[in-house]
Amino acid sequence: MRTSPTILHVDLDAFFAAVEQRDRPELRGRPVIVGGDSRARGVVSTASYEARAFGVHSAMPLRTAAGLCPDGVFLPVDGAKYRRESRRVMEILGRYTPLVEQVSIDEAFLDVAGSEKLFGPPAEIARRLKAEVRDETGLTVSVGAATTKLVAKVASDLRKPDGLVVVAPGTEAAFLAPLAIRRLWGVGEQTRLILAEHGVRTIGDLAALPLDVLVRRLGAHGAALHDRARGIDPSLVTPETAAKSVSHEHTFDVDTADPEVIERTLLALAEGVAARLRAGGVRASTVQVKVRDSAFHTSTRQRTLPEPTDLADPIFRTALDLARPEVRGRRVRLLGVGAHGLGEPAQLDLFGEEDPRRHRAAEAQDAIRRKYGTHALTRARLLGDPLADPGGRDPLQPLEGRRVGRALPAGGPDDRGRAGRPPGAGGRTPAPDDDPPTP
Ligand code: TTP
Ligand code: MG
Ligand code: MG
Repeated sequence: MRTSPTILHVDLDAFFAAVEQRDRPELRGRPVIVGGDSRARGVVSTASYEARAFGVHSAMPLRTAAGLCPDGVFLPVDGAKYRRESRRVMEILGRYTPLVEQVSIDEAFLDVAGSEKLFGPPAEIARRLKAEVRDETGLTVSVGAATTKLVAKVASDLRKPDGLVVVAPGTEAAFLAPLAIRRLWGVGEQTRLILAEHGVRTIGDLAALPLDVLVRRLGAHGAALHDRARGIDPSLVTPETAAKSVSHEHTFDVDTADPEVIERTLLALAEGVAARLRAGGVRASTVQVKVRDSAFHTSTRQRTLPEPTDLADPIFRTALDLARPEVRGRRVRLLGVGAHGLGEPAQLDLFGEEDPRRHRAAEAQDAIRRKYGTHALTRARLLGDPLADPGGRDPLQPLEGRRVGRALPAGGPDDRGRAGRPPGAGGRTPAPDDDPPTP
């Protein structure tokens, strides 16, 4: 048990709306609703605190929001901008400890147990990082500090916006007791209804329920709730040591429009990505392709898979599908395949659709590659052509900086277009998030 509230939960206030209000001062103090046009069929992503006063909240249909708040300013979602701001904030958090676990676009847990000598006690660290985020990004965060992730998360939400709540060690259960049960992590609507049958409204009511009653009604989940109601949570802050995404790219020595070459390259890239996912013990839920043409115009497209995977086939098929309209009629300079939305393979997957034999085969291939080098084993259709190294890792610099493979005979050795127009001139819009891949 910790003797100091060294786990911080940091969450941005009204994140998407706050970014818009920062960038357009005329919107400050006004009800801002991010999600799209008020007549559109979508839902609210978030609402500024001014709009929340009208009852508008995340996930509400935009038309309902428009009815509640007719003078609201409705704005589209600018995902690339919010991701950029998110990275800036996460970078600030990383100054205080390497133990930063980002849990969504606008929140993270920090374990500052080792940072006290350098930066002072947790409450002081929280004040400093709040000030730094405000000064450097113009955004506010709310922070909770406690001995467990569970209590820190509840605490950060309690005094929003711009809040700071420190829960002293030993006071967790008393802190939670008066709070509504919905504030407890892992209590969904179903559970809430069952608990209501036992007269549970507050977390304190839950803590007072005998363990056997909880287990009888909710099984293992009930036992966990018994602990959580007291603020007990053994989970640790686990920073993402593994990459958040894996991507492989290949630059052709000679730009190509040959569909066969493009297809084989995508397959090689997909194999490399899948091998790295398996090596990392993770699966990806989203596949992205990147296409850069001879005029240096880059486009990216991505798609979420029906279920997360670490196998080359679904990654390749999705990448090919995404790439087809992008490569049509263009001479391609670079292709990239990326896997995003990485997560641990769920235990459940063992009993799911996927054939475990395919997995064992893929793992055996990985082992052979490790033993004999990455070229020892490639699919028959890849043989004979020097393509992207399917087992290769991303270097620190983007892969396009290194020439992988050799010139493919795709229309002769012309280098037309490369030096021609500067990047971004005319034609296609550059991809918003065209960062170099990070290892
Ligand atoms: P939250 O942190 O849940 O909400 P928030 O930051 O807007 O407001 P709060 O001050 O209460 O923290 O979510 C972060 C962002 O994620 C939010 O700004 C928009 C997006 N989001 C959605 O797009 N849909 C949703 O249903 C939710 C809950 C959030
Ligand atoms: Mg938030
Ligand atoms: Mg959040």
